[in-house]
Amino acid sequence: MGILIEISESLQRGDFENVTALTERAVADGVSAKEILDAGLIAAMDTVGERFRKHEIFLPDVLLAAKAMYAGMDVLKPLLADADVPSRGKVVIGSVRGDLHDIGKNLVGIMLRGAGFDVIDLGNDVAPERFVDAAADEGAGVIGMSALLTTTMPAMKAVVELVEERGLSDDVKTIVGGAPVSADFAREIGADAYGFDAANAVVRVKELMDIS
Ligand code: B1M
Repeated sequence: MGILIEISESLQRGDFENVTALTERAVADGVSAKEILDAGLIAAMDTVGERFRKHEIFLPDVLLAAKAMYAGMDVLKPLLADADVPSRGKVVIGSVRGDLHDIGKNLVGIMLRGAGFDVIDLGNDVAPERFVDAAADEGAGVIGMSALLTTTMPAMKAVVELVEERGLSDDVKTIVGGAPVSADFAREIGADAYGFDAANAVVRVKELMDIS
């Protein structure tokens, strides 16, 4: 669909004003939020990542693209989050220690809120102790971790181990996700679940909390 390509191209150029306008227009034209997200915004970020890897574009371009991604997400947020759902439990989320990527983590937060969970978002570069302290203090049933760098993935294991060390494994379940993370990796480090995207994270969190 033409408008999704236009959104993608504007995002890749970092033209956040155009991304806002085009996303609003796509919504008004009846394109679903999921389609705009998957085929417009996320697809564009994948291209940005690929071009960055090939040194065709540089860090400031990626930052501008991220700003444009947030502009699009801002338009879609009310459509992804359904305000009137009663609370289904608490989930602590964050990007793991050393990781400053937060777009995917924020999407997970939006979708979880939309599904009725209370989300405590610790932000990015979150130390293992902060994840576990927050879960214990808030009585959260799930810790959700995001990592976008292969170098920060080991921090997920540290959180899983800390949950165990503190004897919280029965009450606090862990879910991991992010581009370099896989189901195999989740199993390897002893995490309770793996979410391949934000919508799937909601499905997995519901399973962890025994909600159908
Ligand atoms: Co960076 N970066 N970055 N970056 N960046 C990647 C990840 C990279 C793959 C680019 C590349 O080289 N092709 C590469 C990592 C290589 C690797 O480790 N193998 C990379 C690098 C190298 C770096 C720096 C080291 C660059 C440098 O400084 N030289 C640096 C590191 C900073 C740090 O974290 N310490 C860096 C910095 C940045 C910016 C700050 C410029 C910016 C981030 C801005 C921000 O987040 N506010 C940035 C960006 C934007 C990217 C790319 C281009 C896009 C990431 C993104 O937001 N995607 C990325 C390339 C790529 O991934 N294609 C890249 C869109 C987002 C919706 O997807 O986060 O994957 P994602 O989330 C998905 C799923 O993964 C899943 O759901 C979402 C979809 O619904 N998901 C979960 C995510 N978390 C989940 C948690 C769950 C479940 C599902 O359960 C809890």
